[in-house]
Amino acid sequence: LTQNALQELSQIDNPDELEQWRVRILGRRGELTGILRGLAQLDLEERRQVGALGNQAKAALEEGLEKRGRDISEARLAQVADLERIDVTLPGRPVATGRLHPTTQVLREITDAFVAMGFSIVEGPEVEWDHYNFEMLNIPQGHPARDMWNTLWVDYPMLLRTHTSPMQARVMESVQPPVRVIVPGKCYRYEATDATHEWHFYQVEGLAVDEGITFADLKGTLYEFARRLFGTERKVRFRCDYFPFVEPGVDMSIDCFSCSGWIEIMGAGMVHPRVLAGVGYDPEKYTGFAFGLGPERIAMLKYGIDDIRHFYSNDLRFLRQF
Ligand code: FA5
Repeated sequence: LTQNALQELSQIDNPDELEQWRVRILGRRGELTGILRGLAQLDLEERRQVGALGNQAKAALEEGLEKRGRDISEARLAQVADLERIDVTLPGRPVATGRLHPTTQVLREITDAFVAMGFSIVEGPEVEWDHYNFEMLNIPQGHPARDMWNTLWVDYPMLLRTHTSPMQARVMESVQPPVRVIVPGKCYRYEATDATHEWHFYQVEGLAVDEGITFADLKGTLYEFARRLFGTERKVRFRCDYFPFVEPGVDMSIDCFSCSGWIEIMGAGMVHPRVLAGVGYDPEKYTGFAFGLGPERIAMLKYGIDDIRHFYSNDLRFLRQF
């Protein structure tokens, strides 16, 4: 029995079979246990001899079992170590990282420039009321200037804001002067697209209201902004423009290398007294300036991008360049 059992044991190479072997040979109903139980029927002398042999066999089998168990688990460990070995000399796989959209990068530069000049950042709703998008900006129903902003109506009087200017009134309604805020955000217009016009784009609105603010403050702030974003070399041009919520109104352009002309980047002006009065500010006491600039146009000028439609067409060959 011992010979056979040890022979079988040497063939076993997994813990399940090892357990079966233990139960079959050494278990409570196992073969050796059976023999040792049978001792009771033998006479004293035989019992002594067989008993001694049985104990020797039991010790040998138990030792064999323990050793086989150790061998099997060592072999397993060696196998796992081999399978999971890491070759630290292999070159790493490159990680595919995302990057910030060019509009986001430029928006951050723009907001940083104004924050450094003491402006705070606020945001507002993209779905807006006619009341804030037009009425509070001195553009009542039927005013011809409404045609300057081709509007996507959600359901009258609710619309997708055509500019960030509605936030002028929302901010002034909630705080008293002095006001110095910028408002980055998305705008929408029902327009045909071309190289410098998208139907959805960003704007950054700016508003400063206090006692004694003049047109010189407007120009100084915007020149400083242009200097921070474009350096001192690029040319800046102001021209008269008309927006019903400012008086006087201007637009500001930057000279464009890639298109050999000027690109208009913002509208601006002194806040119209009617807008100030509309939110309950005293126009005799307070004056202010406002502007609304286009980050995509600024990114075009900074990076020499020739068509605004690249921005949101999701072509990775374009996006990977930033
Ligand atoms: C406005 O939207 C006024 N709210 C700006 C303003 C604010 C004037 C405060 C006075 C005081 P305008 O439609 O010109 O104005 O747009 C302002 C800027 O937004 C433009 O100079 C341009 O940079 C950007 N912009 C306008 N339309 C588009 C468009 N379709 N695609 C991309 N950028 C545009």
